[in-house]
Amino acid sequence: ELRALIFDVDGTLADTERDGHRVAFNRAFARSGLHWDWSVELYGELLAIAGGKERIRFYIKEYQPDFEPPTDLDKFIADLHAIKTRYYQQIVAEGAIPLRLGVKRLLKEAREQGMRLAIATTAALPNVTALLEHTLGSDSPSWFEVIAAGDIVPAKKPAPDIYHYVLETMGLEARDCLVFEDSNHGFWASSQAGLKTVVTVNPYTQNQDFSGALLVLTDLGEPDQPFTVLAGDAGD
Ligand code: XBP
Ligand code: MG
Repeated sequence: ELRALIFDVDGTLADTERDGHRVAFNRAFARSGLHWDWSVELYGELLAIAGGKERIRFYIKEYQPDFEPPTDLDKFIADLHAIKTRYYQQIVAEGAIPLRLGVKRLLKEAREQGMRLAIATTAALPNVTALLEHTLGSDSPSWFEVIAAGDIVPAKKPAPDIYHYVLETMGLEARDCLVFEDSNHGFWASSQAGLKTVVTVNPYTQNQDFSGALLVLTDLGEPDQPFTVLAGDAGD
């Protein structure tokens, strides 16, 4: 019996990456005097690494190998990421990141039916609550029984740990839940935890492999703007 819906945030609830996180990273770099610029295309490659701090670390190693941080690398990355988080929240507060099609409707209908809700994301908690508050209202974080975010589990997606954490905290079995994800690393995380997953693709993820997903959709649709099924068979 379906009891709970578990949502990824970035790319799933809203297209936060290209015009949100990416821009915030670039502003933080500029603010810190770093001549680093993450283009839309480069960012698509960097998205292979989940987690903002992890993404910066990967970028330095692979693209700026001669860079020597002014303090130790961990502190440097943490400070830079904290600046990025503030810029991201500013962008969200400006209303620049709308929810994806159908998200608001699905949440409303799920709540009306007494479905339990949770979030499982790699992003930092303040970024998640900022997005929810600005798109769904100030009480919306409380709609979610669990908001599992950021460093709450050490191994980020594609590891399944964040989903195990949500199931354990809610006292639910994987078969009682349905997950919504947008990316292959998110999908690997949920499927390794044994969870049925609906994927709503976006421009960064539309060519990724989602074999084994319950459904792959363009989006969640609206009555007057139906989604297209790209793959999968939900049976009955
Ligand atoms: C989200 C991410 C995050 C965001 C940045 O992945 O990969 O790293 O890009 O967020 P998912 P932070 O949708 O699979 O959770 O900078 O707050 O980490
Ligand atoms: Mg995502």
